[in-house]
Amino acid sequence: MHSDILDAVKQRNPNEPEFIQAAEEVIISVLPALDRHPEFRRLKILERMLEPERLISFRVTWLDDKGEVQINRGYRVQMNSAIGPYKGGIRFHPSVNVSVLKFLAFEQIFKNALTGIPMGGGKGGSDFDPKGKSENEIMKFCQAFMSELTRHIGHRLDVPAGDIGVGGREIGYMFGAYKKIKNEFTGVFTGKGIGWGGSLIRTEATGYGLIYFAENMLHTKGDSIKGKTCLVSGSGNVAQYAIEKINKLGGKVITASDSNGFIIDEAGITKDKLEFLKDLKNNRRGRIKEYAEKFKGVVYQEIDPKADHNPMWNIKADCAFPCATQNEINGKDAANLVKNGIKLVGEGANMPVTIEGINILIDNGIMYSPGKASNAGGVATSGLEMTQNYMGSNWTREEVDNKLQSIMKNIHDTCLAVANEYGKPGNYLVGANIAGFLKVANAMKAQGVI
Ligand code: NDP
Ligand code: 2IT
Repeated sequence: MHSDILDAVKQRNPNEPEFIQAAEEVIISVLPALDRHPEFRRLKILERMLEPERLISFRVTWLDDKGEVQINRGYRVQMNSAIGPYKGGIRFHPSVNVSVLKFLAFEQIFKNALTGIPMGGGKGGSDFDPKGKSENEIMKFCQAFMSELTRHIGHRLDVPAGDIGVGGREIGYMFGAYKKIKNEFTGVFTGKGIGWGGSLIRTEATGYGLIYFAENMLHTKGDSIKGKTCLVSGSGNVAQYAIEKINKLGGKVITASDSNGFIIDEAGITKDKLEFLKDLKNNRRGRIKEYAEKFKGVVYQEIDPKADHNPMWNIKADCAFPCATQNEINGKDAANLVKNGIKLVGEGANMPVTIEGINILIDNGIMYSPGKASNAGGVATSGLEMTQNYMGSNWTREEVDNKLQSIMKNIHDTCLAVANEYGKPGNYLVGANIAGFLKVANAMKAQGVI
């Protein structure tokens, strides 16, 4: 489908393929909403959403354990603050650049709007690679990163959290650095530790929320996760808690992966094996290959990043949950999933399926949920952490989990209702994009041309 708005995005951001991809996916699906609301077109609401309100890029200089000077790039993309303070994770990965962070910050606008909690969209990070760094180097880097980021964030302004390469450890170091510089204790980060402002269930929330969402999707067909064989990619925060919840609901997970390769465990990644995986990845920071060395009957296969498909997506299963990174399922992978009879693909990662892949899934009637809907449980629980910080009190595990379940159900039902309203029943992508867009668009319209 042709769009003058998309043409302009391509022309203005020629070297930003990830951002263009995320923009294209949204633009094409919200065109019918623009037709129904000519005022949004006249006010150039979508065009404004596609331009960051502010994009900060800075030098991060630090000394490694050998005393050598290291230089990284740090960023914060403050994409949209129409409905609340900027909110979104921080990613530390060598692939981080302006295009990747703009795509993530753009998606975050719609995701945060869908949660029903007042949060704008933002994302940040660095091309710093935490792999192979000592504890001391991680802390030094986080402190150097915060020596600049501190001046741009605040608990009513912009509240970062974790993402790839940033978990509880890094948030602790960054929060500590912020507190020391500002001399104040506020909820400026989410994903904080329990006992110093963190919320119960935040660690689990993205993975749990993903599976709650999938359970809602399956319920519309009178089905459930129980007895389902599932493929999960990644072995980090999102993957670990997706696996945990699938097990809890009576499903079986037969794969997990990292950037080097994947394991196939036909017997299932059961509770004990998942504990091993968590320890391997969170404490020992080892490779997934060790899982295959530890347990009998497990196959390990390396991933060739240059291959035209990923053999992990060519394994027979009922449900697939990509939870590693962007563009991990391309057209060929999607075709393999369809060929093997997949019923549902739920995005845990952000933009893990290419546009070609999404079209193949939808055209073949596969239940497909976009990350901005199905992985919103993480940021939603961040929103609950912010609320608890503002109130100065804490909810129990059960209270937070119940709120998370009802938020995921609301997002699910909203996506379906809006998809129906726009003549695309069952299309969660159209539902999520239009519902998120309308909420932010109305706020931008009310606040004038700024
Ligand atoms: P983690 O850093 O905890 O885990 C990332 C996992 O993905 C690791 O297993 C990692 O392998 C793998 N991975 C990372 N980059 C690549 C790559 N280029 N190719 C193959 N594998 C890769 O991150 P999270 O689990 O937090 O994040 C995973 C995804 O979920 C991301 O897309 C993130 O944006 C998204 N997300 C995260 C949320 C959160 O609350 N944390 C919320 C919503 C979405 P290795 O160990 O080799 O690096
Ligand atoms: O992509 C995401 O939604 C996240 N990484 C979580 C963001 C947050 O602020 O909790």
